Amino acid sequence: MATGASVWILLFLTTAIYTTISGQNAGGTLPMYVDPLPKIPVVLGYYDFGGVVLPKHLIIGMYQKKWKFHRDLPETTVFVYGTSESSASFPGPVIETIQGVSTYVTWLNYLPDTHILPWDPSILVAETRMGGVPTVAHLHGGIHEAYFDGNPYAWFTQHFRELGPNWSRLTYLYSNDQHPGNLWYHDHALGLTRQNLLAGLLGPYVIRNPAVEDPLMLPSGPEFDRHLVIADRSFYSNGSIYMNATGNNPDVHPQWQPEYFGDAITVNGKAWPYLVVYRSKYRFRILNASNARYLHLQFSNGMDFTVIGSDASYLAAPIITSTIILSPAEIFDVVVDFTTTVITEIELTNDAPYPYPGGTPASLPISKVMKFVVLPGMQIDPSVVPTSLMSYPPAREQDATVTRYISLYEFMHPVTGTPVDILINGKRLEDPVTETPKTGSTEIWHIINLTGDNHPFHSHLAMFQAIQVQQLVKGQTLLTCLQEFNDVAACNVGAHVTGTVVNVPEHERTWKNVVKIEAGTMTTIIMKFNMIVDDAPYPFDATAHPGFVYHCHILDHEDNEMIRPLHLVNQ
Ligand SMILES: *[C@@H]1O[C@H](CO)[C@@H](O)[C@H](O)[C@H]1NC(C)=O
Ligand SMILES: *[C@@H]1O[C@H](CO)[C@@H](O)[C@H](O)[C@H]1NC(C)=O
Ligand SMILES: *[C@@H]1O[C@H](CO)[C@@H](O)[C@H](O)[C@H]1NC(C)=O
Ligand SMILES: *[C@@H]1O[C@H](CO)[C@@H](O)[C@H](O)[C@H]1NC(C)=O
Ligand SMILES: CC(=O)N[C@H]1CO[C@H](CO)[C@@H](O)[C@@H]1O
Ligand SMILES: [Cu+2]
Repeated sequence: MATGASVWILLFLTTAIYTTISGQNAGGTLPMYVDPLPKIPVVLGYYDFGGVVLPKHLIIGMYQKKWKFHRDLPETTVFVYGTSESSASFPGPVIETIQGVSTYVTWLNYLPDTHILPWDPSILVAETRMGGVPTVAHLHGGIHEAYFDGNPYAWFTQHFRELGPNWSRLTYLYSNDQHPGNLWYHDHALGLTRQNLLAGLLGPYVIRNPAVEDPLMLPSGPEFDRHLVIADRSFYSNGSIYMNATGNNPDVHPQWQPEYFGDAITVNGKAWPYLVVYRSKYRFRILNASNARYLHLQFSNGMDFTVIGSDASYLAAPIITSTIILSPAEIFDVVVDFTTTVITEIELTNDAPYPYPGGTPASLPISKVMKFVVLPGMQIDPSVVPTSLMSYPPAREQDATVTRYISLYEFMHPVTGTPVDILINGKRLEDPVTETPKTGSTEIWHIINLTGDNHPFHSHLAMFQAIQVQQLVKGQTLLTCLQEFNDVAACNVGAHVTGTVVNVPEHERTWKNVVKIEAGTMTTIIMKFNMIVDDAPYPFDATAHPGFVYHCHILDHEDNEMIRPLHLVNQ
């Protein structure tokens, strides 16, 4: 591999595309495809004594350190996770776990007294008396007790010097009872998720079940089963991460902006990397870890993706598609087959406008993600893509006992006409809880987008499936009514949900934890408050304090305050 790869690197360096990082913020000229795609370090969340698998306790720290995002960019100060300062990485290590085997994690904060990025005291934010960076880790897609969920109010600063009002546990227990799939961990501190993730506090987490997954014969092992963590970032020419310190409505929010878009695309912590691949099938677990950027991915040679899973679940059967739209925080698990390609340098491209879908078209730098360079010679490839993968009980409207309307709308500044805050049902995190589902139940949530943007809807604990997307008519009338009365019944929502029905894409029809809510539509989702594999009740008390949250996963929206409490109650 090493010899073959170096020969090829020499060949394609000559064809590297040179591009200027455009925009007001960044400096320098960064050539694309000069750094190899890093392999993210792996940490096992279990002991394996010759096939006997036992629970493990991990200590994972958050460190400030320097990270090299590109050959030609000076080192960048980042906040990153790792089992030690020297091994801490952007993104953090892949935590590998086994279904049914608990992983305990003590998350430790070694961050300095001040943040590396600007923050905004005018939004609801974790505020410290003694300085420090408030953090709290959340396992996205995880089904576990609320104590270990990384509640926004459960933050803590370095060495637990200060604790948020909902802090309660030094060590988190992830029981990994749920089905195998792709999760990720990231920071969730109150009003600081956009800065803490931008700084680097995120990493992949996998739950495996070899007894169920090995027979599928999918591409496996560290070479052929890989994570691609995509994140857009802007940099100053000295390497520092750039985030605008002036809000779009500074008279209300001195710093907050509605969406962060970086002008460089990084994959596994390198800007526009390349990966040398064998003529073989590869499994890529693609995570969009951007704050706000949607990705519309395709290959430059028109090659297909075979989608096998979305978020933390497999699809029932593989779906072949030539493009994937990835919202922030969304995961697609795909197989890509390089065996028959004639073209040997293949770019992974992105043409999603930002904000999505009505914003600025992707310009040259951000329209490229990474490059694959295919080695010559055939490779023996024992992997297959099976015709059926895994089935879970279906999402059925008739199982639902409660129907809720969840409306998303923003409040505009009277002068600038840009958002001041973006709320769910016109309410804030600190307003009394209104979503109190019964544990074990199924509910229908109709999510109405009355904004111009697509919002990735995410709930903690619950898994859900979109079953219908319908366009709204006279949305402006509904919006005006809701802004005044905040009551879907009084605003006669039914009269507005009469537009065209849009199909949910085949490759998103599984139990997910992020669903894209398109602008001007009502998306109907089935929310399950139990274990989706067998409809069994949660194996723990899901009603315990401090409860869960659901929110938009555009981090800038979540922070101000497109987030609401979700408290389960007993049957
Ligand atoms: C990098 O440059 C920016 C803009 O000039 C400056 O604010 C920042 O302090 C610099 N960072 C370092 C580490 O020098
Ligand atoms: C930062 O945002 C403000 C408000 O939108 C804008 O006026 C300013 O130009 C931005 N600064 C830079 C350097 O882009
Ligand atoms: C990544 O996620 C962000 C927000 O979470 C979204 O705006 C962006 O479009 C996503 N990118 C892709 C490629 O899906
Ligand atoms: C969590 O914090 C909020 C905000 O301070 C507080 O109102 C609530 O009582 C806390 N919940 C628990 C269970 O401590
Ligand atoms: C793109 C789009 O359809 N946006 C709509 C979102 O909803 C608001 C309110 O209904 C409309 O004004 C937008 O046109
Ligand atoms: Cu949003």
